[in-house]
Amino acid sequence: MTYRADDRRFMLAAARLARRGLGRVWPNPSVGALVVRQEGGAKSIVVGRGVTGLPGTGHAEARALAQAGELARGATCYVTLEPCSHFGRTPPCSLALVEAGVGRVVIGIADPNPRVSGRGITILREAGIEVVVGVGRDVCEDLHAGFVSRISRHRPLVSLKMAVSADGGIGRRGAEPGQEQIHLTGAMTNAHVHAMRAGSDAILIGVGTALADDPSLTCRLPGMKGRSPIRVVLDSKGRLPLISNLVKTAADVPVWLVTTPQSDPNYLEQLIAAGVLVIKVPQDAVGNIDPGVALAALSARGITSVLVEGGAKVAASFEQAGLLDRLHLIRSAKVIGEGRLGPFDEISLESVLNDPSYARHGEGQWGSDRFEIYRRI
Ligand code: AOF
Ligand code: ZN
Repeated sequence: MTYRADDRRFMLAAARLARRGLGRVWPNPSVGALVVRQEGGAKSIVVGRGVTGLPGTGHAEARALAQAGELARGATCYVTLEPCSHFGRTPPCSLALVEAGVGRVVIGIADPNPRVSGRGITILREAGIEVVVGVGRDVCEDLHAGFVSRISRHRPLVSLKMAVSADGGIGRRGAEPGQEQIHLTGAMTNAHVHAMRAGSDAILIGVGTALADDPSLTCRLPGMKGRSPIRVVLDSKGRLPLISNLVKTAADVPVWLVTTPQSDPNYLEQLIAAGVLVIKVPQDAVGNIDPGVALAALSARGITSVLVEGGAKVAASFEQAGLLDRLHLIRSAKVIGEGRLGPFDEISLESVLNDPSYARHGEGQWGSDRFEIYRRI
């Protein structure tokens, strides 16, 4: 098994390509593949590129091989996830690579899917193809974190996005329903938030946020319309108004309401008629929705990544259950003052950030807003 100087560079290029598909191809992983020919001397040329299509429309390797055609013979295929070995919605990619006559396959990470898990690598090796595994592993683990989480933990990867004021608030107590909350972040942050939404399979809020802010939670970035994720509302008692922006747009962008048997079945029927998908889960001892139960229900429907967008009660329940994998904290220079609400309800932001189970993973500046990214370790 030999590494070549260019291996990491090509794997990172495949991963970059694949990133564009995040949020669109669930329950599948967004895989990236490149077919590269080594010409005379040290010159390498990319002859095929592929990303996983919408479910059923083709895997990354098959697309890259189709583009490469005869040029795939003797070439190297870089692929972020182990090529599949099963006849699923499409024929196995490992066989397609054998048939195309590639000489070498460089893989980012093995596929944890029990239908594959090493069998793709075995098929390639048994056909005499040189296989290298683990090139760009860090980047590919990050790229496929949602898919791996769903397969191995039966829950999606959970990221929390939260904007706090300079005095540590996320909003004002007692804001009337529909009354404009103070807008904390600038245009550059908003663009990043929309991109974050587009790269997630689902966005999740509590019904309190829906009642207070009436958000639509769609991705409205220019060029990214149609990239809105599933909008999930945790609503134990079925209070999401029929006239809310979420319900009004449910026919265009799906709304999934996670609720419990406490909801009025007649009202749920009206929400269903308005295009909402109602998911009933058992309530916990105090009548709330257990966040772990909600995540399991989303995972069962194919969701691999969730962006939690509010509010404080939902953030606190996910934090307390140890279910936040990533925190995206945006610190605005604006001040809210009296009556401000903390980001984690009763739990202080400092105690969350000082929790040794999180490590700071990145930081920077978007316009006048600072951002910090933390990851559960
Ligand atoms: C690959 N290349 O681009 C992807 C793979 O339902 P199917 O038939 O599309 O199979 C989905 C499974 O295939 C998925 O769970 C994962 O194990 C693998 N995804 N494999 O070789 C790809 N998307
Ligand atoms: Zn495949």
